[in-house]
Amino acid sequence: MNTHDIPPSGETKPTATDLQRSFMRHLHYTLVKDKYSATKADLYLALAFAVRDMLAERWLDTQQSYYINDAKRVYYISMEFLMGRSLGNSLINLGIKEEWENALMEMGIDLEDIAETEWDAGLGNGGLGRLAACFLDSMATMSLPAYGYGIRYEYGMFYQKIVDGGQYELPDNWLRYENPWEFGRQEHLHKIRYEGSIVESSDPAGEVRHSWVDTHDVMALAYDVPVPGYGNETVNTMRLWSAKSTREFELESFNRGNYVGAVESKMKTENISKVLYPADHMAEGRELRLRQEYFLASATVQDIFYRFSKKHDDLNLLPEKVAIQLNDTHPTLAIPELMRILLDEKLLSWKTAWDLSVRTFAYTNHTILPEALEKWPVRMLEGILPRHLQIIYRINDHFLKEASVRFPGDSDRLRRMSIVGEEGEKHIRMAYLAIVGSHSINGVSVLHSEILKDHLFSDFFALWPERFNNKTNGITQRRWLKCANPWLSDLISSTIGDAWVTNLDELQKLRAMAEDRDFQQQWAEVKRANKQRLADYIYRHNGIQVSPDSLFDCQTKRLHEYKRQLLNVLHVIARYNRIKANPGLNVPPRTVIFSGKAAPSYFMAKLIIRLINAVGEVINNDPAAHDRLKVVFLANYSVSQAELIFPAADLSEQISTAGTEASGTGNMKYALNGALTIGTLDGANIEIMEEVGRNNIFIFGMNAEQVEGLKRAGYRPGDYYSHNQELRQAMDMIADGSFSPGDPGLFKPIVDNLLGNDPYLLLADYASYVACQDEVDRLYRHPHEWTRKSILNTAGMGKFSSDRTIAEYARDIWGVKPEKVGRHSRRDLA
Ligand code: NBG
Repeated sequence: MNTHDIPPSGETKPTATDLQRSFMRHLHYTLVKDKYSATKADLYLALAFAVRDMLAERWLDTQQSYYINDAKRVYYISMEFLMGRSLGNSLINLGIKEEWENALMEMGIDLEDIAETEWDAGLGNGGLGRLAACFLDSMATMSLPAYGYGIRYEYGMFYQKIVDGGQYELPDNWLRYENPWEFGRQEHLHKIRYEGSIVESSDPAGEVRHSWVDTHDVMALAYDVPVPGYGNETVNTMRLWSAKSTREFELESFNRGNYVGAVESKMKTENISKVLYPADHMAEGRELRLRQEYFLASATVQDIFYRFSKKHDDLNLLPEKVAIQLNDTHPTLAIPELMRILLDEKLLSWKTAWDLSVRTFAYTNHTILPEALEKWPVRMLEGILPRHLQIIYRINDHFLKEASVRFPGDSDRLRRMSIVGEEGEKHIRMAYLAIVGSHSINGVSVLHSEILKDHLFSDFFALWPERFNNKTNGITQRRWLKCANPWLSDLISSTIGDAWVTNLDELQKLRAMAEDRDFQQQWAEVKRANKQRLADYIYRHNGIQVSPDSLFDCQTKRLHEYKRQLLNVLHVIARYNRIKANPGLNVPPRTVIFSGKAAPSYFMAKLIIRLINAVGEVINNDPAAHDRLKVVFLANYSVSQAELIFPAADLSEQISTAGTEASGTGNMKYALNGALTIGTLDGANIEIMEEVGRNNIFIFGMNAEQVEGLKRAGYRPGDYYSHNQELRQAMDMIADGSFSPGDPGLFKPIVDNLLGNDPYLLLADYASYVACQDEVDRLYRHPHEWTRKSILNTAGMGKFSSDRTIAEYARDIWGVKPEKVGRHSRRDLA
């Protein structure tokens, strides 16, 4: 096989002929297709394989450099990685997109057209999973020796269809066609044990030792995905685990009579990596989820040990060579798993093992919503992970002793802080286990980190103030500006150069251009073109015609009551009523766009999706609203769809109840693409306001303190309903079936919930929100002013690069440094 169609990295760029030859070779020899039989998907695959070849040398070189230089590695463990498509991002990070575009064009192939056939890798629910993906891009771009560890779910986030206005879930069979971005590594195989029992014995020194016996085992098989950095030689690895039955290896020796039984039990164990749990902000109490979490934790810790042990015998070096970041509590079982290995297999003392472990682990919290905080019943752990339960109990004993020295006699506080919760069914509080077992605990925005210290984890903050820190989230500008918005990227680069791609602070230079009429016009033209592109998509998918000259008002994110899509809907209805009541009303035309999935079991969120579609049905078909208001719900929100929406947005809705959204990252993606934010003083909105300037953002509603104050004083939603005629009319219409004539009571639960307790204080913020929307209208009438602010938003986004976030993690928590990738010979196998 000719391995050098394409010159290796670092040398001159390949010619069009090199690229074409590589492409054709893959089409013919890897896929065995020709111009008569190749489908669009084949063309995509041939391209993907050719691009992959270009990553191979750098990937091998990177891994070898880390090994040879014995670099300290960081391991980002996450149950979710929401990667989206890989092709476009790889082309951009390799700096070879244009070359491929041209080479393919000469063969009559449109790159953008075939790139569309790539199926999203949707192994995540929302913000938490996408953050992990942005972090991988930043770590590779910053040449950090980093690994992402996750699960290779056979089915990712469900595919959402809207049928009769409601959400239907279809399985996301993303591996149905070949996935060119993964490499099965049959040799990286770890045994994961479950159940069984514990045998105690004394070692010669009189220490009690434990063996875990009669376990039921599953194998974890590695699949590696390359993560290329931008403009450098680094290609890091994301390693995803897939469950394989151990039975497969024993099948032959199986009693023939029970052949089917053997296959059945094989299928059962392989279920572990079958499906991503689609619940966002909702802890799943299910046994299969616990098995998944341990599967990830154990396979990863074993793998880390294996890599560490290739270079070192001295376990004391562990924290100097390894940093492990826990992405929320989902992988927290890695803590007792590491302890188990250090105690039971490496025979360290408790004290030594615990000290090494704490210095290795760090934990990021991503939400304060109580229903999202993981608690595992002791009874369940006892059955599935008996040894880990023992270790957790011992961790708790030691911890409570330490805490009682700091808080003598304060038994209330100690009970509150215990890792073992006693109210209701006895359970393990995973966040507390993560805190006790980590040297660093961080929130994801300034406000959120303050709330962790002052409220959710205040007892732990009193005990260990030095462990708490903030790392405000960020997003990668490679995907969210350069890749998703090529027209704006080109305009920016032709104006201030392209250093912003790796140093987002460079965008500041746009400030000087904000008043420039020519520049404003070009800026507005790009926005309009992106709006046209989205309008076409909307027409194709929803059959609704929307005008690119209307204000695109977007709220795209998971459907959740705390995010308050319903507040947005109330405003839409009020706006509609104003137009109806005053046919001559002169308001700037708006297109209100929603997109987002609801957890399949989340009744209220699904009902809100129905309501959005029902309201759209009425408004979009009413000639009275025709030229002034449209409502669109786009099905199946995903990374790829988001890449179309952010560049086209004028207004970004970030309207969660203050104190509930830990950070938000969609808010950053919108502003980076020049949308103005309408938002509350919540999460990272506050920091966005600080960066873009108070005059360039629409802030409304109560702040977190006021929210707390109102709740304490006794919140009465009914008062707001009675005193606000517009609000009352909108709510009455929802309740009386105006949007569900065939089923008048359909939406009643929504209104009952608002009037009954309105847990997210929609009604309290309503008037302020609508007044703020009126201001939005006023500004939109002044296109130059609007565009000026749009430019200033993009210009102010430097802080929100995930490169900045990762630099802070690397410096403050991990102690890892950039590692230069050397070229290594591969001439022989000796
Ligand atoms: C989410 C928060 C967001 C935050 C992302 C990433 C979970 C549990 N949390 O506000 O709701 O931006 O995490 O940190 O998904």
